[in-house]
Amino acid sequence: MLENSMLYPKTTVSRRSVSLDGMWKFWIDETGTGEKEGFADGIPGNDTIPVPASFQDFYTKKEIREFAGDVWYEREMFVPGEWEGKEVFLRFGAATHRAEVYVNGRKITEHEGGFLPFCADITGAVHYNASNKVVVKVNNELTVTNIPCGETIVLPDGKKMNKPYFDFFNYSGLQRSVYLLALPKEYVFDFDLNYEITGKDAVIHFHIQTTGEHEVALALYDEKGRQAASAMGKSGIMKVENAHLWRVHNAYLYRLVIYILDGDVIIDEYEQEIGIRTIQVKDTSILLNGEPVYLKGFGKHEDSDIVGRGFHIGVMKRDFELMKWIGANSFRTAHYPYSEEIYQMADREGFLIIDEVAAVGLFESLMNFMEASSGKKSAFFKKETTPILLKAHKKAIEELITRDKNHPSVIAWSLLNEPETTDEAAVPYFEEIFALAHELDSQKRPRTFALIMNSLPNTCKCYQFSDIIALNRYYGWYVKGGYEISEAEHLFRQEMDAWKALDLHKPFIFTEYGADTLGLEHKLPSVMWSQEYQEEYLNMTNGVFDSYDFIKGEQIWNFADFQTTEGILRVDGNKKGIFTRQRQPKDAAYLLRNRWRGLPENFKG
Ligand code: EVA
Repeated sequence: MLENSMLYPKTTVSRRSVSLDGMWKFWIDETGTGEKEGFADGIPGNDTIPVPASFQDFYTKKEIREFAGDVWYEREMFVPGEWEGKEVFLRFGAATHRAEVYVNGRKITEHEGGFLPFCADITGAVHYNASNKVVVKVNNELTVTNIPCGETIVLPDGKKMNKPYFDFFNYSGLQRSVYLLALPKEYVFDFDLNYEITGKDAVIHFHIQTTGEHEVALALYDEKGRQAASAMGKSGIMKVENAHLWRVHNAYLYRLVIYILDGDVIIDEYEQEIGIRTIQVKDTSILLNGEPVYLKGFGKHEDSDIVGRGFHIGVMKRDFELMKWIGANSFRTAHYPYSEEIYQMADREGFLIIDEVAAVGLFESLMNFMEASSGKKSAFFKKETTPILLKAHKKAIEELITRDKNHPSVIAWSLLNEPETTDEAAVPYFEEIFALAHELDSQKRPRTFALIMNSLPNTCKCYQFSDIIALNRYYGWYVKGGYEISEAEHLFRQEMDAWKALDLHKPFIFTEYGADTLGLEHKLPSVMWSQEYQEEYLNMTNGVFDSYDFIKGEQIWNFADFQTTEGILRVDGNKKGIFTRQRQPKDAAYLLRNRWRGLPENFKG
């Protein structure tokens, strides 16, 4: 069990949540001596920076953008006197990749992992009816003992530099919202829901965890605010007659209210929007509410101009509008858990999410997708440090599932992206993480991982763990691109025939395929990087997808162009976007719109 509750901040009868977003004091610790110099009591300088945001793209200095090490944030917060006797927490949506939190000079907590929330219990450290100083040290160094994997090197001039084993810029800092919370002593800590649909009705199985022994009551309200069901107790069932199901693009949300009661007195009240739906894999089908669904959509990133990986409410809105416009019904949170607000929006808009933990770069190479295409193998899981990585990975899975399990939009867990799977050493590692996800999720959602190019039917030792086989394939880009595209198609079909021959009775989806395309480049005849080639490439891949009945989804790489480490393979970032980084369509967007709007939701059902 996790140390602190992961529930999203709410203000209710019994709870208070105050946003600490805004400008914070900021200091880059170039010498790494902040601790010794007493920064916990206050940081030097008078620079300020927005929270939430990545720190990298505000400044004009390359040394700041590329900085690897500690950065420090500070702000004052007022804690109201009437909160005395309550439990007081600081809640960080994320701190990338690790953080230490100090309040009034005292170290309260630390957290490892840059894409999931954590709380600091500051009850005993705050002054009431007074101002309090919060200082946070955030470190962004990459290692092979935490996810995402990479290394931190030291250049001849003594500066540290991050070397990611993954293809997105190592944005970091306080990239998500920070809240100050006051909770009653006895509060709702966590809850699990599971659904059963029986004809027109539904049964909700619930299990509520609180920090005390008082009685628990639940009430469920429909969209008109009418009570649809109620129950007493920490565990049990609630019957919903004539249930409105949560469906793709037609998301019906109920409001669940959980109370802790002392007679008539409400000790705590927590509420959340929920959706009644089931998700299941059967033979080669993905079933939502018992009906087949074909996934159309994207691998995405949290990435935009100026704020980098920082959560931006406007960018989120634009992205959902574009996804609706193009006829998508799903996306994968490549390559890390996204901001919680994005899942809330997907719940509301009826999008299906494959929720990915930040286990990317478990393949020792700076350009793994390239090297895997050329057949490179590495025994990543044979490292001496693998047990430490496994521990961090398992903790991240626990945090992910605890955070996201009650979103109707979340239909599957992606436990790794493109790990090394050709060596036997991967097998026990996979066994543990797949078992853990199964154990933690009361809905037993399907689990998957994205297979890299060299994880093939005859080389991959781990695909059997997946409930949905998810392929990242670049035939026609990294393999036989341009005029050789007919050869690419041949190899692609050869691979799919080999999978077919295995007769796995599992659904296959593509979690990546795509071609880098410069948004302004037109070429007749086509060449690679032109808009014409992106369309040619899509016509080829779509033809392959439509030739196999067991292929049950296509999520193109990527929704939008995004920032990466600089290098000879990337032109100011990865250009495989169907939209530009500024969220305008490339030509291929119209091709996909045509296709996706024409495919029924139950295509190949
Ligand atoms: C690419 N290929 O080469 C993508 C990467 C992605 O951006 C991959 O999973 O295989 C990776 O992160 O464009």
